[in-house]
Formats: sequence, structure tokens, C-alpha cells
Amino acid sequence: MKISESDLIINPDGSIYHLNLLPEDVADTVITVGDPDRVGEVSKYFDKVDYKKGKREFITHTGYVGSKRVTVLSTGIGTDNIDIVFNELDALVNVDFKTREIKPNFKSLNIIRIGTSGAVQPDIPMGTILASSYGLGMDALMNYYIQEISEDEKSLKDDISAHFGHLGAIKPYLTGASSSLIDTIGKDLPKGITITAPGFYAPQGRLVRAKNAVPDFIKLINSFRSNQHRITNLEMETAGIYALAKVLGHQALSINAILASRVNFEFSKEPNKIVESAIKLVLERI
Ligand code: R1P
Repeated sequence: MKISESDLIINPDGSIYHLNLLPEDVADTVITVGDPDRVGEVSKYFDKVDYKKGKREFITHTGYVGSKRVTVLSTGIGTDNIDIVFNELDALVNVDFKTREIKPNFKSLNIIRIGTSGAVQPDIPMGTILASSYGLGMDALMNYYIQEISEDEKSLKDDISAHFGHLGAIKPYLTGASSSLIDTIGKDLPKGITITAPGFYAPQGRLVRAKNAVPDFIKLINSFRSNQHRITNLEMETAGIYALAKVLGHQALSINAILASRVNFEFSKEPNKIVESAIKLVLERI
């Protein structure tokens, strides 16, 4: 079936609407970062950079780490951008742009986020590199997709929803990391449930001038326990990445450079150093 011109917008030069990439521009291994300036911080370690492209906040460098072809791409902030990036990445590899039909041979990408995050447990200090075992979305993105989840995901999500009971209309969604990527790239790293918030301030329990509707948010989230599971950190993309990767059939892992401790009220004096160590770790393991 032909996908219409308004469902999938292709620019006159054959590139996809927002990412501005041609199908051949995407490697099978994709690193996503939030900050467009971080793309160069990753690709400076590539053995060869073939090209650099971009539009808006979506900057892409594709090249080689040893013999492995890798794309690094910035998503900007938030799961609304993840919706764009993941659908467009998927279309670039799984839709024939000439016929506008789905390609017969499905291609699954390995997608690794290298992002920054704040810890909500006292034993996870700043400087930790943490792999998200699950992404717990507090945003509304997955209200718009049909997502099948495993029994384990469902039971953990139910436990969390029961714990969060009084958050009213918010319907959290939960998806696990790719088991193959967590066993390789995430193997020896601290792990935990990452909360993806639809904002940076009150949605992550920060208090500046506005009054928070959920005043003890950090306590609420860090007190959750279910078997060996606990919530370890907060950021703004992981849950959307995990959920859409699974819906579309890709493998995803989120690696978090912990820059802040939300329980000790501290922010790192050396954030760039922590991010750099996360970048090096991922590039050594992909
Ligand atoms: C907020 O400052 C941003 O930082 C975190 C959050 O997820 C959000 O995108 O990640 P990045 O540093 O990867 O952007």
C-alpha cells in the first residue's frame, strides 16, 4: 500500500522532512543525543566521518568506528521530538521512498541514547554512568500508539501505577530496554527504571517559583520498590525511545550520564567530563 505524501513527507531532494537525511545516510547503529552540540563530541572519536547534515535541532554525522558504520544524531529535548526522530529513522530504512511502499525485508536498527540525567537514589552519585533497564513515561506520547507489552512489563507498570495512585490523570507507560543491548553495552553498569518527564521543572519535582501540584515528587518516586526494581533517575526521552523502538521493531538502550543528585540537591561541577566518559564507554562497546 502506498503511503500518502502527507503521511510521509519527503523533501524535493529525496530526504525525509525533518531529519533532512537520505535513506543511505543512516547506519545500522545509531547513537542519539539530546544536545546538537554533543553530536560533534561523539563523532570526534570516529575514525572517519563521511558527512554531516542537519535541519533544526536534528544534526547528523555518519562515519566509522573501526569497521563499524555509525550514525550519531541529535533529537533535541523531549518525547515529542522522539516521535519525529524514531518515525523518520524507521521510514528511512523500512520504506521505499520511490514507491512509498513498505520494503519487504524489515531492517532493525540498534539505537543507543547517550543522555544526561538526575539521580533520585542516594547511592547513585553524580558521575555514575547508568543504563536504563526500563523507561517509565509520564508524558502522553503512547496514548497515540498501540503498544503490546509483556506480562513482566504489565505487572511492573501496575505496581508503579498503584504506588503513584494519586497522580490522577497521568497514565504512565513502561517499556524494557533491548535485552541484547543491555547485556552488551550495559553489562556491568548500574541499572534501574528511568522516569521520562514531560518537562524539566515541576514535572521533575523542581521547585523554583511556581507551586508544584505534586510537592513530594522525588520522595514519591524514589520510595517505589517492586522485587529488585526501583526508580533511579529522571530525564526526558528514554521512555519514548524504548516504547517507539519496540512498536517499530528496533533495539534501544539508554545510557545516562548522571549530572545531578536530586536527593543531595547537587549539580556536577564537571558535567562535560561525565558526558565524555559515557560517550567513550558506548563507543568502546558498540
Ligand atoms: C534537559 O536538560 C535535557 O537533558 C537531558 C534530558 O533528557 C533533556 O533532554 O538529556 P540530554 O542531555 O541528552 O538532552
